Amino acid sequence: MLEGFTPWPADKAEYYRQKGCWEGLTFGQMLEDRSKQYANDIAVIDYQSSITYAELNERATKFAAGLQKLGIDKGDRIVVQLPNIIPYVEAVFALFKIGALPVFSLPSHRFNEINYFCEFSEADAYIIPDRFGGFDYRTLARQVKDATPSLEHIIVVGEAEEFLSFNQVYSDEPLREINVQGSDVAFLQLSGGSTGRSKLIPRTHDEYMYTIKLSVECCEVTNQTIFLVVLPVAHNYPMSSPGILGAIYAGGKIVLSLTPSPEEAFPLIEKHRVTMVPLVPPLALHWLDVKPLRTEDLSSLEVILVGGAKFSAEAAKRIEPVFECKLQQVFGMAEGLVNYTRLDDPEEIIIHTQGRPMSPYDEIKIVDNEDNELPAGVAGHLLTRGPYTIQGYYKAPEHNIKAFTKDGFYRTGDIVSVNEQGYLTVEGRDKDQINRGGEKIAAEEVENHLLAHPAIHDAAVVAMSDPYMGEKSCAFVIFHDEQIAKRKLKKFLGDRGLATYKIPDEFVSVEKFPMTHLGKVSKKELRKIIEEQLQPTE
Ligand code: AMP
Ligand code: DBH
Repeated sequence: MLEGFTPWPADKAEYYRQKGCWEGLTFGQMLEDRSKQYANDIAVIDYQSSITYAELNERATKFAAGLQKLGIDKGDRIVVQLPNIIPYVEAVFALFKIGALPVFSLPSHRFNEINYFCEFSEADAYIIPDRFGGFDYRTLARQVKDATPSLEHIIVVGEAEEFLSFNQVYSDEPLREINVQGSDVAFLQLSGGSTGRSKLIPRTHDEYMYTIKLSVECCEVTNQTIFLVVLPVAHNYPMSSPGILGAIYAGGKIVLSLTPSPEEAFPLIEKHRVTMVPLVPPLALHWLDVKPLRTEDLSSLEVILVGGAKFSAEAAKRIEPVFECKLQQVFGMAEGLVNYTRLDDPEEIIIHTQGRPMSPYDEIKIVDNEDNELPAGVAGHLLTRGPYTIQGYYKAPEHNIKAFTKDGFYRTGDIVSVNEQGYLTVEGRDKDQINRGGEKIAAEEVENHLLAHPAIHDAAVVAMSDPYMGEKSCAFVIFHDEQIAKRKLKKFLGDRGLATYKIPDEFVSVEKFPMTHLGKVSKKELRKIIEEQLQPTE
């Protein structure tokens, strides 16, 4: 078993198996099956080419055989940082086939994040594009390689320079049979986190396959579905809710867009007759605004999913009339629990709630600060346990004590109310995090970087409201004496290799922080201060 993985209690595991939630199927086997059933159907289309199910399976098998030749084996970790391109799908299924674990990172991650993922997961390999979005990932790989010498292989899609080219990895040698089981960990996914460093989330084939199966049902995905991905494909949401894995599970077609801009995405919708697309709220708002100005025919769209951050009811109301398709809200987390509004729910539910859990075996508790359960309708902390919610983060025993109750409920950090029909409405958050339009930022991580600046005495990062992003981040800073300009602070953080989305949007210099009566920095007060400053002055 993977070291650092918290196993399921035996009785729970037995129960979920007996109830048919866990079926022992792996993602490698799933692709194998679908490649027979839908052999000549297109599985994935990207900006360059397209690939059928049979070809995808064949290429994934060859890539897997090549990885084995490099010495990559069951249980090894491989950091995957690729944009929305076909090689991403090949690489991930190749890893599933040999039981090696992709560690999913995002194209926006930089040295600070990637080096940590490689080091912490003791990765053997790192897969990158040559360039993407104006950034050269080979330069980043060199820095990471210097810092983490145990990283043996760097595999590059495109011009590999001194590294190994993706195309060179494919091997015609037969795949060595590996006994990958449903109960094995399939990959490590990232958590937005609320502490100094992102936590890694181990998910098994069994429980993740179950989320895919349920998502396919809730979103009514079929082999007629044409699923567009405009969000970073490695994120848990476009991967699994219902995501590319759901599309493949059902035998549908995936269209990968390199960016979420309407200039790229709308023509793809028209050309490929896309039926379903997952968005985060700021993108949904942007698409709503832009749609009337554009001429593409988007009439193939059946469902737009919106999740990752709270979607306002006002914006939610506009989806159906503007796009002439259904809205499906999704409230999920890489740790497990996923809630959807159902396609045939009344409008009231679809617009005002974030849906209800997928599985009848999901357990939900709404509690007060002392973990006492609250009556229906009263907002409180959301705790959850179930057949696809993890039992612990990877190699984080101390954090796990705080993040889970003794009886295995995950503390989501979300403040939620549940209505009589079991639908959840997200009312707020009780975690030290900024949700910047679906991208999660752990305040503490950014604060630690700011504290490394010699001119800074103390720093506190909080959310500030933004009409478009929902939230942006604001750093309150106490300087020793000399004040440093915002531009220089941003550059300082960028130079430290922090992903751009984590760099605060605003900086406010203060002489001291407001304190709670317990002597802690009052982030509530800080949020109030920035909100007041944001108010337009008459
Ligand atoms: P993570 O744990 O990093 O995967 O992020 C999951 C978190 O994203 C949840 O715990 C929520 O805080 C937030 N989230 C996801 N979907 C929604 C939604 N539809 N509305 C509000 N918050 C959401
Ligand atoms: O924000 C998320 O992490 C998320 C949102 C919607 C998610 O993981 C998911 C659906 O599966």
